[in-house]
Amino acid sequence: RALEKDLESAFEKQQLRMVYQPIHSVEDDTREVEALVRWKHPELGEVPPSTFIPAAERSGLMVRLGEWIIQRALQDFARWPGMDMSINLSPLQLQHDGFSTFLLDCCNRYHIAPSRLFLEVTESLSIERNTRALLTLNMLRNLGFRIALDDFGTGYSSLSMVKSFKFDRMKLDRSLVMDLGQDPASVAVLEAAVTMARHVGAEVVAEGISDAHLIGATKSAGCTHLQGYFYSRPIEADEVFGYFENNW
Ligand code: G
Ligand code: G
Ligand code: MN
Ligand code: NA
Repeated sequence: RALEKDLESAFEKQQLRMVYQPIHSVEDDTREVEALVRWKHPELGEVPPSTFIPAAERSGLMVRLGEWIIQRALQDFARWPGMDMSINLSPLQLQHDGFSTFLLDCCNRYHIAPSRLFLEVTESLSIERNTRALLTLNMLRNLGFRIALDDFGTGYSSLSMVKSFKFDRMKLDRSLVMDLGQDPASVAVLEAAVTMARHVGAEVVAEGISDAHLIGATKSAGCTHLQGYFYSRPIEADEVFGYFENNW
């Protein structure tokens, strides 16, 4: 309760900010980042999004927070020509009437082509059974936005999600990636997930590349993109342009 109240005033008190984590393409030198929201609470310090996003969803703040995130991320993104960007969406945003209009308005305001944006959705609130969200996603895809299934491999609906929507990209949850060195079974699971994704024409991002030893196995399994602390932690907006100039 208290957290939800504090979150409400976090906007005007400028406690929220966006950070950006690079996504490495295996096949070419495309420059891409994933936008991630951060909240620095005056007493609690950094509150993780895994705590405050659900709080925002419970308290009716998610649409407003989601709009703040899109506005801020696209404003930053407009300063980085030639890049792509991924943005995480809550299912509640997709169910909201004004969502598509808001997103398109922001793209127009900052002269951003929809094809430069990936919209990441999770299966956590089961988009599958949510006709409204699926219709919106489909319309956005027809407008040129690319759609990514985030946290792939964690929910029980994983397999059927592959059938219920034409995703452009699957993001393999880091739990599928991080124990690749130790466990032969996890190699088998990873390879099966990649095979399935590639069969439906989707790119595959391996998340949680925290160490160089994970690169070989994910590449040889057919992952098209790698993301994780080994390449970079999420970085501040001001650091993004320089990061690519120096590291790509
Ligand atoms: O940033 P971090 O890796 O701690 O993110 C933890 C979780 O919070 C992830 O599941 C991520 O998808 C979610 N998250 C982070 N930033 C955003 C955001 O801007 N919007 C939404 N909806 N979720 C986010
Ligand atoms: O669910 P989603 O993929 O949106 O979550 C992204 C979250 O994963 C971010 O909070 C980010 O900080 C975290 N993350 C990114 N790379 C790594 C990594 O290599 N190791 C770990 N433990 N977390 C990571
Ligand atoms: Mn994500
Ligand atoms: Na994820």
